[in-house]
Amino acid sequence: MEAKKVAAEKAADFIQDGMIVGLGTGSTAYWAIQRIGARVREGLKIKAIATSQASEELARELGIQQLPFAEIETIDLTIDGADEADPAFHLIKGGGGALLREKIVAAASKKLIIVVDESKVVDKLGRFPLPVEVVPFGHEMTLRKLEQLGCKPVLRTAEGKTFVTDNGNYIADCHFGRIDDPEQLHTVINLIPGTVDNGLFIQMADHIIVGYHDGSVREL
Ligand code: ABF
Repeated sequence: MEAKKVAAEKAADFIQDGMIVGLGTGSTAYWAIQRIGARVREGLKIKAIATSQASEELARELGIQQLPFAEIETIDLTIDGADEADPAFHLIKGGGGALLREKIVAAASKKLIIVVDESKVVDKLGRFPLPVEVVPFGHEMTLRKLEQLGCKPVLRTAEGKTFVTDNGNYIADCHFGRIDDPEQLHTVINLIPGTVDNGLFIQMADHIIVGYHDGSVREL
């Protein structure tokens, strides 16, 4: 926890008065939202938009004012976690099931800061199964088409039932093993009818802050 917390708090301290802030999802982003809540209680004036119902609820509990997308021109800074990050700043995200809203918010952000512990930094993406959000209709066929890309797609379940995202879709966790060309794979997956988006974030991160178990922190 310490490694995630130190990275998340470092990122949260970049936030300035007047910003519109994107709030990520997951256990690392959790610490960023906690820090932001504390700074808001100390007088920081910001507005926020969350990348999941879980983060929206946490921010509400902490007294962080939130806006709907309809009232937002652009987001100044988004802080979010990741499941894997490589030296080219490509990411795998979606382990928490929030990849679609995370990518929409990230794409609307002037700056995206990713916060991870050292275990997330890899030479090559793919050891972590790539989450792909798929619509329920015909998902059986969609998963067969994903398999033809050279992975083993597994429909995500939670508490014995098919996991449903905040957007009413399913997640296929695609076990590729290693991904040699993440940019190409990102495009090919999204061309399959029935896929909504996937957890490859290609050159979207502006900063990747890595926390270590000794409490130190550095940028990738
Ligand atoms: C979220 O952060 C997800 O995209 C990703 O799965 C998660 C990383 O998990 P954690 O921060 O809990 O290790 O943005």
